[in-house]
Amino acid sequence: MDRADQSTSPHSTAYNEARRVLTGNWAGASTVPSRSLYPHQWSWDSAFIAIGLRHLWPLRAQRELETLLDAQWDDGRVPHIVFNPSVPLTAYFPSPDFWRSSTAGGAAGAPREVETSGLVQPPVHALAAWLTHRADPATSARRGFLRRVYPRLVAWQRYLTEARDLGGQGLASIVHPWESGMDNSPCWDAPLSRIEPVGSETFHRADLDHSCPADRPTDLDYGRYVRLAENYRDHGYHDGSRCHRFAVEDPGVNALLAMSEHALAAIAGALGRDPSDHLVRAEELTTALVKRLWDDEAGLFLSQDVIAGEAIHEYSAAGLLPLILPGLPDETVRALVATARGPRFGLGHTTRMVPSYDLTGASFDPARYWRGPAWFNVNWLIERGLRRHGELLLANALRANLVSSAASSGYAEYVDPASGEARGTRDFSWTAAVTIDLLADPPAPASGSGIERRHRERLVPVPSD
Ligand code: 9WN
Repeated sequence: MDRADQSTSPHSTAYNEARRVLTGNWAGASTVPSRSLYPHQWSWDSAFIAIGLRHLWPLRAQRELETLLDAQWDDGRVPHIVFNPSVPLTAYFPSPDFWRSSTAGGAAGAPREVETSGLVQPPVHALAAWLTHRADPATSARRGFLRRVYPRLVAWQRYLTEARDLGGQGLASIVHPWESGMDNSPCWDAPLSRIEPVGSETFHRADLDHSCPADRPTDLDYGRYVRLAENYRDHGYHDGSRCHRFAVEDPGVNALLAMSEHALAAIAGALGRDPSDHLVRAEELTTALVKRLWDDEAGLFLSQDVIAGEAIHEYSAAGLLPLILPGLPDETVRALVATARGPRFGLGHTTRMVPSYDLTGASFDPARYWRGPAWFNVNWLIERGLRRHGELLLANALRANLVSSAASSGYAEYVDPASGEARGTRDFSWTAAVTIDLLADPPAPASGSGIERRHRERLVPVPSD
């Protein structure tokens, strides 16, 4: 049943328009991020999409995640793209014949029946699975949803915490900018500068057929993306500390990794298993994150370049994402909230939504991919983090801005952080999905300031926790 048709559902225009976007982008077993620009299934997109779909069609939300996990490799990795064989090769670059997962990824256990990329994306999936289950526990139980996805989600986490602990410090490394989900962030400029680009005449970028070049990464960036992906493929997608020429510990990815252990603990509990192993791992990851990536002077988590052995002093919204974690020290939460409100991110002052990158940074660009614009999934996570830590006034204002910017931008892929002006493609799935999620879960009333209330209540639950 379509839950939006129930009389208790919010019948706002925004809700119905967002539902229209998700209906239009459903491809039969999963949802494309965008009909034009991204005509396959993407990993972290599907997690956010399921979080929205669960309010409309809980069964479809379960299928979204199941389809993705069906393409999991034997080594545990969940690929960042699952290709739809009926889409022409020219519709997206790099296409399946570039990745050649079923052959080049054979030793790493890539599936034979479906073509995928060999990279990964941030692990939002355990949280999505838990929230999806909570939306309709009866259907979930009848279908054995949690029982089936749990071992796969555990294997996915272990791939990241073991095969990808390239720095040996208890954090996962990304080996390509695409793995951060924030592809063109200035955080990657220094480590990428060491990579020799392939010539732009060797590939054809399908993205430029659908979007404005000034909004997208440059050809030089693409030359380096292609070189890194080719190297990984030509080494059989094998991981090991000496295999990679790009290895970075990203605070966003690692915060989501720790968050996923909390979600796995909840799933384990629902399945009658002992959740303590997941809780211990969540705590270990959180401790490693603070120890290794927190920068007191910046008041932000910074990425660590594992190959150069140094912190990357670029301030990105990824550095705010650990706010989603329940176990952060109070002083860290306080400093993160101050940074979000301060001149670099301007929340509640100069911006409507948190920009992807430092407003005061030399590389800030309000239009170009991940170098300044605001993304809806990132802001959904930050809203959730603010709410968790009792910053309800700030969370409510961000929620309202997120919903109104999504609707007024035509469910844009991203927006100018100050004006909310639409950028990138329109009718973008996760923009619609997180809008639905926020509209379906009304905010808690706010009074007083966050940090004191957090002390009073210890843990402020977020909707559907
Ligand atoms: C490469 C699908 C994906 C998102 C990423 C976003 C963009 C792809 C691209 O689109 O990346 O994976 O071609 O630019 O950066 O976060 O998952 O929406």
